[in-house]
Amino acid sequence: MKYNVAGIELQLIEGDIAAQPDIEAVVNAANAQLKTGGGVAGAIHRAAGPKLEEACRDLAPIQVGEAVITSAFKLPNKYVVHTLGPVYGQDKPEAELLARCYKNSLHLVEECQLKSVAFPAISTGVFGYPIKEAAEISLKTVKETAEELKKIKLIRFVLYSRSDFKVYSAVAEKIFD
Ligand code: AR6
Repeated sequence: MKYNVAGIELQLIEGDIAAQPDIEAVVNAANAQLKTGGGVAGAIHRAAGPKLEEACRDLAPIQVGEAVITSAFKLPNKYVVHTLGPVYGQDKPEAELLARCYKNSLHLVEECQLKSVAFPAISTGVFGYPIKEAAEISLKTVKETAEELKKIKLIRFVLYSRSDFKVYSAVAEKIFD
């Protein structure tokens, strides 16, 4: 699915965040220590190789909502943006913290003068955020932030399952149509 949001192409696809070769920066749903883990962090660190964890060492720990950037090493991208999502039911206010992940990541990508970025559904795996609520927050945040972005031309959401893709698509229709 594709939308035009203030001159930025917004795409929703079903796929693997570690296999997006046409994107300059991919976003990692990181842990505070920026170490490898399960889900997105596991896939990104596996594909990037051990140098990614080395590069992360000096940047850790990060706070909930914060975003930092490293090289992407063996991934087919230039950069990885690492952001720490809120644990649902624990880190409060969770909606604001989740929005901050997207906003800070987008601003960081913009500062680095990059044209394209791909996001996973941050916090919706191990951290337990319900997918529909997370979709609403992430897509609304893109809508609110898009006006401030001059360099970014493509924002892609990479959803890992058909059902998550369908939830995102339904929410996007409401927000952008
Ligand atoms: N590509 C795209 N999406 C994926 C992929 C992938 N390869 N793998 C999983 N997802 P999660 P969190 C989806 O758990 O909730 C880690 O272990 C997944 O289905 O990766 O922010 C870290 O080390 C879900 O919808 O991130 C942290 O400790 C979404 O991506 C913690 O988990 C996010 O799932 C972070 O938890």
